[in-house]
Formats: sequence, structure tokens, C-alpha cells
Amino acid sequence: MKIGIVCYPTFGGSGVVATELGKALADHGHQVHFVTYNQPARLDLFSENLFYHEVAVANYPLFDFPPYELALASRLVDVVRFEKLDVLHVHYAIPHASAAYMAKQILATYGINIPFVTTLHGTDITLVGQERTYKPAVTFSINESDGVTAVSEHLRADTYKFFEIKNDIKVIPNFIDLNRFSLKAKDHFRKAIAPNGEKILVHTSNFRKVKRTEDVIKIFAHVVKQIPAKLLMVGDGGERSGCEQLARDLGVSDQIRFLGKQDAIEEILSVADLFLMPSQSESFGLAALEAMACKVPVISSNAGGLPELNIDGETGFLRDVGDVDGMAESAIYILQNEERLNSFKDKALSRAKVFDLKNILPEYENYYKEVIERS
Ligand code: GMT
Repeated sequence: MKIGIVCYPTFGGSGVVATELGKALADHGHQVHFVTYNQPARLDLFSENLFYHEVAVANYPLFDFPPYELALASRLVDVVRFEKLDVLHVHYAIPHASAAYMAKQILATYGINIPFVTTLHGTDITLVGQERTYKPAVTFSINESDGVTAVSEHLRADTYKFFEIKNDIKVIPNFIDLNRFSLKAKDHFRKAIAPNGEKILVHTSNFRKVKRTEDVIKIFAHVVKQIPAKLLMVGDGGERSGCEQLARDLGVSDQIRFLGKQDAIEEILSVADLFLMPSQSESFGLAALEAMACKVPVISSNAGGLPELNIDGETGFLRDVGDVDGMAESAIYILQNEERLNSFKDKALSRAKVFDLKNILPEYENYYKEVIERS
């Protein structure tokens, strides 16, 4: 198939899923065309089946807000016509689904019928999409999509709950490339971070409010009172400086390293004993899956789709959003007994294997075929 992929080319979860999916489809012999405003962050390899088409947004002094959606729709028309694509797959509804809809209408005037699949990732439904300024357009463009997928059962249910959606939504969960995300021998790194055999806790995110990063610091401050430990905070975003201040206020800043944005996440996860994800809302929790694939158990909130990934009492623990004491208690329970910790680590990896890319890729391929056949 010839597949066009539209996504945010940043480190955000939806962009990562879109890019990894595109690379895997190209490996499987499909021709994949990315259409975005920048080269996607993880599109770092050469393949004869991978193409990148930049969306250039022309500016003009009249525009306070350059119309990205129009530029994207026009670029999609151009790419679909000249590359003869079979299907478009847009990741994150806003504004990608409405741009695809507009491109589809324009292409119809050239006698071209291009079906488009919209994948809902999370905040496009649970947060941003519910803003009054976007909701009618989001509802319309989901209903006009030729196929809709959501990354968890919970997100699917939320979509029906918050929007008037009349078409079927297929759940295709996030996936993991176990060749990349697996336990690597990084003993030198572990010794450098934790020279006295301290346990290592890790959090990775974009440090947005929805991630409750201050809870991560508070949980750690409890844990470190009972267990010698270090915390690695990976990523960057608006909440980072508040977290740094909180770490100082709680007297734990010496035990915490803020590493900023990192590419080789799998190397950091390879030295971790526990992953913390206390999110306010989380449609799936890709970062937790990455940790589990590297044999790291997860202490998370029970928000959104997290219970579909993290199995309470097996691969880690689930607690209510904001239950910092409970999350700290669960973390200590896992970390204080080596045999118990190893059992949680083994089960985390077994669970991650359910989401192996090899299992999930055919689900997308079959869904594209189904959508193409029915449109
Ligand atoms: O908020 C983020 O972490 C980024 C966001 C996105 O759409 O870029 O991530 C969402 O999509 C990921 C991939 O499908 C999911 O694994 C994340 O759970 C989801 N984030 C939230 O729902 C907050």
C-alpha cells in the first residue's frame, strides 16, 4: 500500500507512535509518506520506502495566526495526487482530521477518492478537543473519517461519552519495538548514578500539568526516607522548574537528576528499578510500556487506559490520582525485597510482550485494507 501519515513531528506520544508505525510499515514493504511541518524526531533512518514532505506555512503580516491547517490540506492534496496514495492516516484529531477531510473534498473534484483514518491519542479527546472552540470541528471530522481508531478501550469510551460520534471506533493499542526497548548492559551507568547500590527510580514525560510531575517528587521524597534511592527525571516542559524547586524544598535535590530530553531512553530505563507515572489522565501510557519492555515495574495512577497496561499487584501498582502516600507505599513494598522486585520485573516484561510491534502492526494493515475496500 501507499500510505500517507500526518502527525506532530515532536517527541509527544502520538508523534512517536506515528513515526514508529511508519517505519515498521516501510520495513514491511509499504511505501510511507510523512506529511508534517518538520522531519519527525524519530524518523532518523534511510529507507527506500520512506518519504518526508514538508508543510511550509506561508506567512503574511495580516495573519496573527498563520493557517497551518490550510497549508496541510493543500500539501495533502499535492502529495496524494502526485504520489498516488491509497490511504491517509492522521494521528491526533486536532487539526489533522479536519485537514484530511478538507483534502479529501478537494481531491474529489479531481475525481480522486482518498479514504482517511483518524487515530485518537488522548488529549485530543480528553482535554483539548473538549474546548468549546474546537468541539464542533472535532466531532464533525471524527464522524467524517473513513476509519477511526483509539489507543485504549477507555479512550474509545470517553470519545463516545464526550462527543456525538456515530461511527465505529476500533481499539488498536500502542505498541513497542522489543529490539530497541530491551534491557541493555549498562552497569557503568548504574554505578555512576548510584555508586552505593541505591535503587533507581525513573520518570519520563513532557512535564505538562497532566503528568503531575510534582507528585513524582513527593513520592520519591517518601521513598528515600526508607530506601536509599536516586530519581532520574527525563524530559522537559512547563512543570520542570517547579519540580526542581520542590525537590530543594523537600531536601531531596541531591538525590535527583534532571536529565532533560534524551534520545536513548532505553539506556536510561536499563538501569531503572521502578518507573513512576502518576498522571491525571493517560489514554494509554506509552512511556510506561517502554519501561516495562526494559523490565521496569510501574507505579501509576489508575487514570484512563493505564489499567489496561499496568496490572495491579503484578507488573506494578495502580493508585488513585493524587494518592501520593499510597504510591510511595507501593513503591517501598516492591523495592524493599529483592526477590519481590525481580518477580515484578519479570512480569512487567511479560506484559510488555503483549504489545509487541509484531502483534499490533497487522492490526493496522488489516484496518487500512478494510477501510480502502469499503470506501
Ligand atoms: O500528552 C502526551 O503525553 C502526548 C500525547 C500525544 O498525543 O502526543 O500522548 C498521548 O498519546 C500517547 C500515544 O498514543 C499515549 O500513550 C499517551 O497516554 C497519551 N497521553 C495522554 O493521554 C495524556
